Order: sequence, then structure tokens, then C-alpha cells
Amino acid sequence: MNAAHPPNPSAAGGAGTRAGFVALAGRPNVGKSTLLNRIVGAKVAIVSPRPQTTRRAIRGIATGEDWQLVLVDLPGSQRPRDALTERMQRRTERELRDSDTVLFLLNGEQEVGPGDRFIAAAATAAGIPCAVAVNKVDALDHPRTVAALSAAAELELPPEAEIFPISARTGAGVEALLEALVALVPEGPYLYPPAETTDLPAEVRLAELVREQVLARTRQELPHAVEAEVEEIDDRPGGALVVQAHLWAESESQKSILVGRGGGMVRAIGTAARREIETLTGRRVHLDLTVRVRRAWRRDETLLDRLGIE
Ligand SMILES: Nc1nc2c(ncn2[C@@H]2O[C@H](COP(=O)(O)OP(=O)(O)OP(=O)(O)O)[C@@H](O)[C@H]2O)c(=O)[nH]1
Ligand SMILES: [Mg+2]
Repeated sequence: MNAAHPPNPSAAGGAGTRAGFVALAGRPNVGKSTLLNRIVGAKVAIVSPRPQTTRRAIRGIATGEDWQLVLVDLPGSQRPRDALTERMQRRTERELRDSDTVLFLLNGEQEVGPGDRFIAAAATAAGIPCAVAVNKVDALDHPRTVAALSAAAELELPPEAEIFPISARTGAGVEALLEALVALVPEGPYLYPPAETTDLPAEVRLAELVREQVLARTRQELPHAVEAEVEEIDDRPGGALVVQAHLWAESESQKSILVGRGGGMVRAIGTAARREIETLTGRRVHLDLTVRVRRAWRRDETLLDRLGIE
């Protein structure tokens, strides 16, 4: 697919182009961010085996010959528990209203549940065109794939909603889905320059790469209790990119886990994140990572504002 977007001569699109916003909705962990990265052809959203990996609505931009899709990777929908999840939920509802079309993603490995029915109802209520994808079919044999597709077909969805079996991991079925999505967005000029893959500020994008490494190395409550913040990116011409970042924990005990024995944990997180940032930027990177405590940051509206979690 569009692994790298060659600069499009008709930069703004125009006559005959289609462009629009596609909201990616689905329960936590169904593979929304994996699919977004696959369609965009770049790592825009971080991925982990933990539910609720995505906290912000992240936009990924995919541009083809005569189309542009702006995919909005929504936090997995679920019942609000605190100010953080409440913001995530409100954001989801708003993004659905503001999108041209919704792509509702289901996890083929799991039974259809109340969460899926809730999202199906929200997608129908939004009154916009809808496509459905049953993901992770690479992990299913044929009978299970068929069963997952018919379970999806029984959801109450707009009658014209097509259902696609896909694997965001292998890319199987994604091409057909993409074609359908392009047909669902309106005719119109491009919304972003064709070479762009995301509208995330650099600080947020790098902070997410740091957080991804925390998710990869921590268990239980900790992944949800930690936020990463990039305070400064110092771009020294001819030298390394110097990134000042910290991890927010909610308590001293969480902090000591993140720091690890002899600082081993924070060093491992920092090294892995630095490599990811180097891959993304193509630069040599110096990452300065510290761990700090901010009690109940998930309920701290001021900090959530600063972290860009609207
Ligand atoms: N086998 C298989 N695993 C997948 C596929 N797509 C995603 N995954 C895995 O599912 C897990 C969750 O993927 P994410 O992309 O983070 O899911 P998400 O829907 O964005 O999750 P939240 O942000 O928490 O809502 C990760 O471990 C992925 O590697 C797929 O097509 N097949
Ligand atoms: Mg996600």
C-alpha cells in the first residue's frame, strides 16, 4: 500500500479527488492503532497488548493517487471511570459526529459483546456512512472467521454497512477495505499536504514512543498509571537531537518500579525509546528521561490539558 507517499504534484487535490475523515471506533485492544499504522504506512500510533493504549484521538493521514483519508484513531470505547477515561469517551462521541464516515473495528478473536453493541448504536446514531471490519483473522481458521463475520452481521448497524474480514497485522483484506472507505468519503480537495502522515505535534509523537516502551515493560495497573511528557526538543544543527522527557507516575512506589534497581528500568525504557525516535527521525538522538511523581495525574484536569488529552 502507500508505504511512502511520494509528493503529489496536485498538492491540494482538486477535481475528481475524494477526501474525508474516517473515525476508527472499536473496543479497547481490537487493533485500531495497528490498522491505522498499516493504512498510513508509518508508525503514527503506538500499539501494545494492553487495552486502552491510545489516550488521544490521533490522526493518521493516507494519501493515494486521487484520494486522501484522515483516519482518526480513537481511544477504545468503554465506561468512564475517571477524568481521563471521561475525556477519552467524550472525545470519541465528538469525533464520531465530526467525521465523514466511521470504520467500526471488531476483534474476530472475541465474542461480540455489550461494548460492541454500544459502539454500533453510537455509529448508527451518528448518521454517517459506516464500514465494519472484523480484525485478527490471521489468528482464526475458516469456520471461526465465518462465525465472526456472521456475528458482526447481526449487530444493529446502518443497513448499507459492508463487513470486511481483515488482518491489520498481515495486511490481508486491507486493500479492499481501503477502497470501500475511499468510496464512502465525499468528493473534495485534500485536507492535509499529501506528504504528511499525522497532525500530531512532534513533542506528543515522541512522548508516545516513550510511553509505548513503558507499556511494553510494565504490568497490571502501572501501564495505565504512567504518562510520558516531552518537555523540550533541542535540534542542534549537525549534532544529535536532544530530547528532554519525563515519565509521570502516581506514587513513589510506582516511581521506584519505573526507575528499577540501579536505574535499570528507566534506562531500558530510554534506550528502546531512543532507538524508536532515531528510526522515526533518521537522526542521532540523545534522550534524557527522568521519572517524576504527580499524585492522581489522571484526575488532574490541568495536567491533562498540558498533555494534550482534550
Ligand atoms: N493476531 C493479530 N493481532 C493483532 C492484529 N491487529 C492488532 N493486533 C494486536 O492486538 C493488540 C492491540 O492492538 P492495538 O492496535 O494497540 O489496539 P487498539 O484497538 O488500538 O487498542 P486501544 O488503543 O487500547 O483501544 C496488539 O498486541 C496488536 O499487536 C491482527 O490483525 N492480528
Ligand atoms: Mg490504540
